Parts: sequence; C-alpha cells; structure tokens
Amino acid sequence: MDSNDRDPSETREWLDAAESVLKAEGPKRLAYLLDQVLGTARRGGAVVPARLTTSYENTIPVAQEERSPGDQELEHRIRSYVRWNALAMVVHANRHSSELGGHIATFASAATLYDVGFNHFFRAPSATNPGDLVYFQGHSAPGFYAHAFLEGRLSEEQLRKFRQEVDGGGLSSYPHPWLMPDFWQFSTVSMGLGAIQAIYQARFMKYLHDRGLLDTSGRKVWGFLGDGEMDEPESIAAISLAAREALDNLIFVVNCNLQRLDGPVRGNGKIIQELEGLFRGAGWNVIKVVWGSYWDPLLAKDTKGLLLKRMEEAVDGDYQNYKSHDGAYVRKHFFGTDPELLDMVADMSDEDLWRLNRGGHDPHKVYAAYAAAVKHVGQPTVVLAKTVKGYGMGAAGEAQNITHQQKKMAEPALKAFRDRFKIPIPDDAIDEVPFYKPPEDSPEMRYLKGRAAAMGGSLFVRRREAAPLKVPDLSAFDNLLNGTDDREMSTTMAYVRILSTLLRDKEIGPRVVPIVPDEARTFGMEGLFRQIGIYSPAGQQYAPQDAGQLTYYREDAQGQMLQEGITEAGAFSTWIAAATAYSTHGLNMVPFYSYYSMFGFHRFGDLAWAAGDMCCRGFLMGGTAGRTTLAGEGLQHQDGDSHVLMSTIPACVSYDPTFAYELAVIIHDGLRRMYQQQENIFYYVTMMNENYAHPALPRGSEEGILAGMYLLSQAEAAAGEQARRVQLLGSGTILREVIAAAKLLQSDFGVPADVWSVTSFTQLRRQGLDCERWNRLHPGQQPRVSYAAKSLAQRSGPVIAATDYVKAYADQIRAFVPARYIVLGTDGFGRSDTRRQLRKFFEVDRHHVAVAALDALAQDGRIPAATVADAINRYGIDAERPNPAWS
Ligand SMILES: Cc1ncc(C[n+]2csc(CCOP(=O)(O)OP(=O)(O)O)c2C)c(N)n1
Ligand SMILES: [Mg+2]
Repeated sequence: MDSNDRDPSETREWLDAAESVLKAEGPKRLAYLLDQVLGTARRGGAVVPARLTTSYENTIPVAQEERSPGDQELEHRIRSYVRWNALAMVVHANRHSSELGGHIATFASAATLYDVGFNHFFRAPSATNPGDLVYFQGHSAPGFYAHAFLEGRLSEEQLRKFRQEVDGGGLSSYPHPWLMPDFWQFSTVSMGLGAIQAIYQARFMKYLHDRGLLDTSGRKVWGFLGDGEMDEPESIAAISLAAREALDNLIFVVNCNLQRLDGPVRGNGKIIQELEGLFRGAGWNVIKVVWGSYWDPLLAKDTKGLLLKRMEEAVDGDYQNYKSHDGAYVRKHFFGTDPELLDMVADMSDEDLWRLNRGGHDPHKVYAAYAAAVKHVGQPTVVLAKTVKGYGMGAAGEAQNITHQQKKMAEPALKAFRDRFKIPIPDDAIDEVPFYKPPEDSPEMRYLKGRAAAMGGSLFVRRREAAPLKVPDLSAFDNLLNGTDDREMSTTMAYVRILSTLLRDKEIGPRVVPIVPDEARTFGMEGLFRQIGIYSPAGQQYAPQDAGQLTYYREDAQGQMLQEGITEAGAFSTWIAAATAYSTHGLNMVPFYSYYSMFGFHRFGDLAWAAGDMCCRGFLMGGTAGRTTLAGEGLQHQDGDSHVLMSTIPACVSYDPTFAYELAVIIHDGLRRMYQQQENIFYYVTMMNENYAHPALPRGSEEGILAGMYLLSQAEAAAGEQARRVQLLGSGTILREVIAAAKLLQSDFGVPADVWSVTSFTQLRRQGLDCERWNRLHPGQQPRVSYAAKSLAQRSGPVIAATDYVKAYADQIRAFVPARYIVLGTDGFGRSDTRRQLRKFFEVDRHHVAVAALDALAQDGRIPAATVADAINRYGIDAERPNPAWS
C-alpha cells in the first residue's frame, strides 16, 4: 500500500473510471481527459510533477504491435549467418596480425536492429525511389560487410582483407567514403558526428523539398547510435532543432546495450529512462523497446505491478550483470528479492528465465517500433532499444566489461557461438573460421534476394557524380576584376558581391546555399535576408521589427539562406549535407558557409576532417580572419592559426587572398573544379574586414593566384643597388604592410624590393613536397622544380615573408626557397587594440618587415650590420621588449 494514499477507495474509483474510458473510448480520449484534469489541478495550485519518463516498459502495448509480414524463421537464419561472418572477419583480421583490431560485440548487440531495417524498412536507391539514408554506427561495420557479402555485393576475398587496405581491395575499418567511394556514404565513427549529421541531413532534405529543387517526401533518414555515444555534445546538440522543425523524416535508433568501452554507460541509473526524458523534453516521439516477447505473459500476469516495480528498481549495472551470468543467477538476484516474484516464475526453468529476452533482440518488437516510427507524423522519432553487448558471445564476452575490445575467440567460444546460432560448420573446420554463405538456390538466399529486391537493391551504394553545373565565365566578376579605383572595401564585401552575382546566375543561382551561424551582419550579408529570404518551414508568422527597412529580417518557407543560429557544428553539418548533395541526392549544390574563422576549425575540426572523408564539395569562408586584422575583439577572437589547422585536411584547398580580384579568381576556379570537373576537394578561404582600395587583376596573374604566388611589383634598381635586392612575400592584409615596407626599403635604404602576393603557402608547400617526392623516387632524371622555387629563381636576394598567421604558416615553403628565408608571423595570444598597434606588437608591420629584410641582407654580407641597427633605431623598435610569441 502507498503510504501517501489517504483514501484508497477514492483512488480506486478514479482508476476504475480511467480503465472504463480506456476500454470504451480508447487511449486518446483518456489522454484528453487526463490533460483536462491536470489543467484543473495546476490552476488550483497543485504542484503536479512534470514527468517526462514513463514506466520501464515498452511504449507500444502488445495489442497495438504491428506484426512483421516476414518469414521469421528464415530471417533468423540469415541474421545468424551475418552474425557469424561478421565475427569471422574480425577473427581473421586479427589472426593475420593482432595489430589490425576490430569489434565483435557492438554488432552482436545490434544485429536485429539492422536486420529488421534491411528486410522491411530501409529503401535502397532505385529507379522508382531515391531511397532512404542510413547513418550506421561506425564500429558495427563488420556486420554491414557481412550483410553485403550475403547480398553478393562483396566477395569473400574482400572480407578476408578487412582492415588491410594499402594494397587495394581491402575493406575499411569503418564507414569511409574516401576509401570506399562506391559503398559508404557517411563518416560516422567519430562518436556524435552521425547524430548531428543525420539531423541536419533530414532538415536539408526538407529545405530541398520546400524550395522545389527535389521531391524528398516520404524519404527517411535513419541514425543509428550507441548509448555511450549519446554523451557526446554533438549527439544531442541538435535534437531540439529536429523537433522544432518537425522532422518526421528522421528516426534515431539508440542501441542501448548498457555498455560503452570501459564499462556500463549508467551503472547506477537507467540510460533508457534518461534518454527518454531528454528526447521527450526536446519534443520527440519516443518509442522504448525494453522487453522482448518472452516477457509478455509475465507482464500480463503482473496485476499488482510487482514485476514492473522490480524492473524499475534494478539499475543498468544489475541488468548488465544478469546477462553475464545465467538463468539461475537471474532467478536468485532479480526475481529472488520478493517471494511473490519467485512464485510468478516457479514453473519456469532456469533456461526459460535465460530466454527472457530484451526488446532489441526481438524482431517482433523491433518491427513494431519501426512500423510506428515511419508512420509518425509531425515529430522526429527515437527508438530506444535495450540489448546485450556481445550478444551470443557467451563466456567470451557477453555483457562483460571487456567485451568491447574482444577481437579473438578461442575454439570453444567459436563452437559455442556456432551452436547457439546453428551455423552449419563442422567441428573439424571450426578452427579455420570459414565464412558461410548458403547455396544460391537455398531458401535463405532466395529470401534474402527477394527482400533486397523489394527494398530496391543494396543500400551500400554511393554515387560519385551528378550532372555538372555550367560555371559562368570569369568575366561575370568584372566588377571586382577591374579594381575599385579609390573606393575602399574589405574582402568580405567583395565576397558578398561575388555571392550576389552567383545568386543571379540562372544555373548556379538556385543551387547556392548561403549558410551563417548568426553572423550575417558581421559579414555585411544582411542584404541577403530580404533578397533571398531565410529558410523557415513555418514561414514568417510575425511582423518583423525592421519591416520598414530595405534589408528587413525576412523568414520564408522557401527561403534560400540557412540561418543556423549559434551552432558552428550545426551549421557545418548543414554545409556537409549540401556539400555531399551531388552524391546523396544527385544534385550539385553550392554551399557557402561563412563564419568567424576563429570559431571554425577549433570548434568543428572533427566534422571538417570527416567532410574530407565524405568528399564534400563547397566553400568555407572564414571571416574576420587574421590575428591583427580583427582589431578590438581580442584573444579569443583573433585568428592566427586557422590556415595551419585547415592545411592538415588533405582535401581542403585553402587561400588567404588580399585583393578582390584574387578572391574572384579563386572562387571561380573552385566552382570550375568542384562543379564542372567534380573534383573531391573543398575550399577554405579567409576574408577580412579591413577596408582598402583594390587594384585591377594584373594581366596573366591567374595562374599564380591559383598556384599560390605571383609577382605583384618589381622594384627598379639604380646602379649598384641590384646586389641589395630582396624578395618580399605577403598574404592577406599583411601584404599591404609588405608593400609599404618595400617603399620604405627603397626610400630609406636604397634597397630594391620585389613584392609577391602569396595567396596560399599551403598550396605551394603541397606542390613543392610533391616535386621533392617525385625527385627522390626518380633518381637520375631531370628533377622537377617546385612552383615556389621556380618563381623565386628568376629573382635575386633573400626572401622575407610576413602574414597575419603564426610563423608556421609561411614557414611551410622553407625547403623550396632558393635563398635565405625569414618568416614573420603572429605567434602568441592576441589582444585588443588598433590594427596598427597589433601589427607593431606582433612585429609584422612595415617596419619589422623592413628590418627583417635588412637583417637578411646583412647576414648575406650585402650590407653592414650597422644598417640594421640604424633601421631599428629609426623605426623606434624596442629591441629589448619581451617576445610576443609568449607574452
Ligand atoms: C569521438 C570518439 N571518441 C572515442 C571513440 C572511441 N570509441 C569507439 S567505440 C567506443 C564506445 C562506444 O560505446 P557505445 O556508443 O555505447 O557503442 P556500443 O559499442 O556499446 O554499441 C569508443 C569510446 C570514438 N570512436 N569517437
Ligand atoms: Mg553501448
């Protein structure tokens, strides 16, 4: 009896009334009545606990479960073979070399969750249906290869080369489109990235649909996640967006095997309950699949609620432990806490108790959950499925803390697994761990093929190309190529002009996807609000505060701009969806993600790495870049390293342009390479907010702009000055300091300085290293000369580079500079002040460039050291000040 209950008979009356409504009028009516009652209670001042969780049982009552039309017996057998082959792959790889690794326990816990999907829910791309998109849990990969093997999509030879990719033909450890471009679509193995990508993919599909670019109705996005993985910020960061935008094309399946790598996910609690509250609170439809069908009769008998109470009492640590033991243990420790419960199972053997299954291992329960999920309208759905980690591994790992990393299985464990899943492999062959595929005309294979055909074919296909876009001529950007005369503007402004031009282009215009994380005004992009509208499926149901203004804040159900709010990871995920649309949707989209460069790689670095893997094509525009160019914002905002960070991504082509025409040439070439040639690259381009006049494109400089450097000006040398010539290199806004330094050197010291605009030290380095490698491997042949060396070889004198980034950025080309090379950069923490002060502070201003040039000449013996001291004096440089790199 409940001690809080003052009047049990009154309670009984209410409960009876509820029961009778349920019977006579159904659950909807009861829910309505309860809602009314709760409203009355709250208005009367009652504190009604806000409960987001339901009891620890299945969400779908047995009577409402939709039954699978599949042949359960055949499906079970096929699933068993997939289990075996997945295990065999990992065992083989580790017999080949224990260095190779792999996972058995994860897929073992998830096999049913995927199998029901493959057989009945995931539609593969076909002539009649563009198909669903599935974000697979990365380290379940062996299971997908095993499935694809039975489908005939992969050969046994390939399975034997799991994690042996170098000589070709092997299978990737995890889903990596870069390595298996015809098989995998999405990189998910870095925990959390699958979840956030799936959400923004579902949202992007609605965007494509609402803008009339593609019919995506009826298509689903499935995201499979681990329960441990749900602790990643990216896993849950966007769940409220998914509900807010009513993404009913999205289904998450969280495999709640209660364990992560080291041990239990929530040993002292219940991960399913916690996630239920979280997702329901965010506005999701939650379907819990806790218990399998073998529990149904027991739960039906549980009229007093004792079993349910016990189920709620036991914590995940207990549940894990039960499954690492046996039926006798379950009887003693689970049912044994209450004589009535023991009574309830008195006629069941220990084997019967052991057979009491979890929802996620019961194809009926899983089917019912998926069937409800795909029909649900107006909300995204999460299926929380309870499973056992290492299911079927028995003494070799089932529900054990060590199971995640179990990769080897001794003969007795292999035999036990074979017996449990009835794999037709004889004892004398077991040690070879042979892969098993039933004969082509067997009922299993016929069934499997039939199901695959019904679902549209294999899900493991990725498209490499889409119809190319026609890129306009470079002359489309004439307004920037011709210079701005005396008019001053920033490269950010020039970028906005480029964007406007592209948006007006008939073919490219509709494909452009401008993405901002609440930073449009920072970049002067607010004009786009009204011009192209901000995408909002709800349209605009209010009069915007600035309605009377030219650039008012316009939300529109068909808006083209994606205003993501303050989530760089979310905005980046949208960018990924757009940048892979050529592959996932057969539609070349042209995303421009413009963001605060300092809140770029530092924030979304792992997604950027995955973007390379996924062969993304699009533009990342790092705004307000440069450690001394963003003057007042200080230490956390001033970006001095994004170019170094982005240079680590092989597929990322990056530039730090100074002039509007450079930007136009770079973006134009990017469009050509990505959308006409369909190269698997993406662009990172920095843009600045400093205003200055932009000259016209120097004739013939396009090649150098794209390769990474070109000669901007050459100094006239008077008789006798030629021996003192220097080469000055600059990028971004600091190029302007370099230009000024050249003038000082000439006027103050009679030193002729040639000036180079270096649009990309990163591109120059890559090309240089490529030459170096080729030369090493081709001894005795005419050596290749790097672009940097070739360019500088035509000129004479030491070389001095200055940029708004850390010295490592310009230092990248040291090996290719055929002369003394001195690098200036902005190493150290930024701080607030004017640009002039900051450049002085970081020693990248014109005076320091000039001093560095004189010093180089002195070291080369071309001028006396006293001249350097003279310059230090003349420019008022404090030689004893602390090093800004660590002050
Ligand atoms: C960002 C990130 N951190 C760590 C890992 C290493 N890792 C791989 S699997 C795993 C445990 C996963 O547990 P869970 O999400 O519960 O998946 P399960 O295998 O139990 O299904 C960890 C820590 C990773 N892949 N990604
Ligand atoms: Mg887990």
